[in-house]
Formats: sequence, structure tokens, C-alpha cells
Amino acid sequence: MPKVLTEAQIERFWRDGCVFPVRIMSEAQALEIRAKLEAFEAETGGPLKGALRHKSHLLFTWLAELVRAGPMLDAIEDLYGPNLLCWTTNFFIKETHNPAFVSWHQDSTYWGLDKPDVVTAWVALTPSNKGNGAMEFIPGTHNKDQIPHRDTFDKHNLLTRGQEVAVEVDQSQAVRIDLEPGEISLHHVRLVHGSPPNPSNDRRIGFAIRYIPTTVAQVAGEDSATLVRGEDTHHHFELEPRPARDMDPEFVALHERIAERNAQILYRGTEVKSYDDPKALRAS
Ligand SMILES: O=C(O)CCC(=O)C(=O)O
Repeated sequence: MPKVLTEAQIERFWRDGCVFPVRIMSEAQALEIRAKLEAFEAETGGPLKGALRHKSHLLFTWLAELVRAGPMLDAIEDLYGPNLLCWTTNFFIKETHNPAFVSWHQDSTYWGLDKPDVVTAWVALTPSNKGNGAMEFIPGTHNKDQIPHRDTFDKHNLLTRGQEVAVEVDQSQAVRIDLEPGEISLHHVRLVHGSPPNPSNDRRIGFAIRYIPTTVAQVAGEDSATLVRGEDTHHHFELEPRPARDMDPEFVALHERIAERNAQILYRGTEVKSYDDPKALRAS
């Protein structure tokens, strides 16, 4: 008996590679998280940049809480069972009237994970729709194997290498993921997806949480993850602690070390060595 998703939603996930919308908190709670992000940005002089956009749940208590939110984990458990790790998190922020976009890609391309048992919960912290560059996907493409990608390092592309699928995408099949704050979409790691720029007067903010069952291993280097539910009897990842206060210097140092190591996995085979490398810095 599923905990949160209906049988129809579970079937849709495995058939299409994506299911949405799933509400995991109220709109007010989502806007509170946005306000906390923007208070930090105001204090530090501008939009969150570089490594701070990745694994941010190790830096901020309100994101540490979000990755452990009961309704979210119930939905993930409905797909991948009770022993779950949060492998990473990534902010996808599109500023107002900004050319930043996400090319058509499969998440699995450079992550180094040994099997495609990975699901992203993309949490809307603002509305995400036709007017502000919502994510789109091509249903059923998660059933394909790994598709070859080419790196573009396009400065407006929000992906690490600006990678895009090296085959023609039938865009007439694309489905747009409209979400309201507090809703999530769940997408499979092999799903072909992307998103256009945000021409609107407000930011579009999504927080992508990548969950894996504890059976998944990293094969491209040393790696860590956060145990968010159940137990880990596989020990494929160093387990990460939970921050008790925002930007705790101990956690800032730990995050720096983890982000550096993570970047080496994601940028392997290129000249880029860290998220803060000018070549790695994306549109905003
Ligand atoms: O935020 C977007 O528009 C794209 C996000 C994405 O590619 C992902 O979460 O895997």
C-alpha cells in the first residue's frame, strides 16, 4: 500500500518517467523557504553562487529539514523503498528577464552512479509555468539507455558542463511541468528534460533534491550522501551530518571539501576543477 502517491501516480512515474504535481507542503511554507534564501542573499550581497548552490542542505537548517520532509520521503519511498539517501541538492534559480536555460539532457550522464535508480524531487519555491521557464520533459525517454551528450559550456546553460543530448529531440512530444509553490515533480534520472529562459518579472526558483536507495554506489570517486530514511547496510557513501545552525563554520568547511570532491566527479575529463571555476560559473 503506497504512503502518499496513488497507484495511478506510481504507474505514471514508471511509464512516463515523471509525475507531478505532488504537494508536499503548503504554499506559505514554500514562500517561507524562499524568504530565508532571499534573506541570506540580501545579507551576502546577491544571488547564491557557485558551490553554495549545490549540497546547500549541509549549510542551511531549513534545507536540511526540507530534504527530510515526511510527505516528500513518503513519496520517494513509494518509488524506491524505505532505505533512502539524499545524494545531492541543487538550486535552479532563473533570475528575472534572464537568458539562463537548461538544455535537453539526462541527469545520469556525468553523475558516476552505478545504476539508474535515482529520482529528483524538484521543489517549486515560486510558481513554475509557461511564463517563467518551467521544466519540460519527453515522456518515456527514461526507458532509453544512456544517450551520448556533448558539452557546450554555454555560459547561459545552468548545467555543470552545458551538456546536451547529441541526438534529435522530438520537441512536439514535450510536456511542461507546471507547479505552484510547495508542489514537487518527481523525475527519473534517465528522463530527457530541459527548460527555456525566464522572461518574467519574478525569479523562478526550484530546489532539486536527488534521492537514491542505499543500494546505489558511486563509481567515479569518493563520495558522500545524507541518510534521510531507514538504514544503510551497504556503506557505499560516507554519511553526512546534519547542521544545527545556518552557515556553521564547521559545516562550511565540510561543505567546501565535499563540493570540491563532488565537482571533480562531475567535471572529470575537463579542465574545470571546482564549481567556482570561471568556466563552471553559469548564467547567474
Ligand atoms: O530547473 C530546471 O529548469 C531544470 C532542472 C533540472 O534539469 C533537474 O532538476 O534535473
